[in-house]
Amino acid sequence: MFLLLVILSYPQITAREFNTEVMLAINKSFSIKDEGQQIQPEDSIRIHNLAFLPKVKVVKAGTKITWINQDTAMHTVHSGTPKKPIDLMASGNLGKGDTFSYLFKEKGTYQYYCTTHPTVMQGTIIVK
Ligand SMILES: [Cu+2]
Repeated sequence: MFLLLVILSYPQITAREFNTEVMLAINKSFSIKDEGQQIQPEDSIRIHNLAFLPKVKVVKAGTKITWINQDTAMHTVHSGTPKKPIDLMASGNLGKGDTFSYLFKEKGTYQYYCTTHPTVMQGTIIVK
């Protein structure tokens, strides 16, 4: 469709100019796609056998992480530590197959735990 518009709009265009226009358009579309991926790449953490896998995860700022509960037991994802909860992430109860996502916009170390199994289920997200 784009090619047709170029041809119809610029009948006097030379072959070389035409190729340049097309290459610019192609490059532009690729760079937009790449920017989108950098702004919000996605990553996942499995909740399995009373553990967050991986327990420690390092990501770039702007990454959206999704937790997936693969246990039959209910779990939660809550920010902070059992002794010092933080009101940042609070998934509520996640049943088997349920997911919870959070977009990490700023650099830092984010500890979290499961409120149902606080002593055994703890994890850390390191955002660089
Ligand atoms: Cu749990």
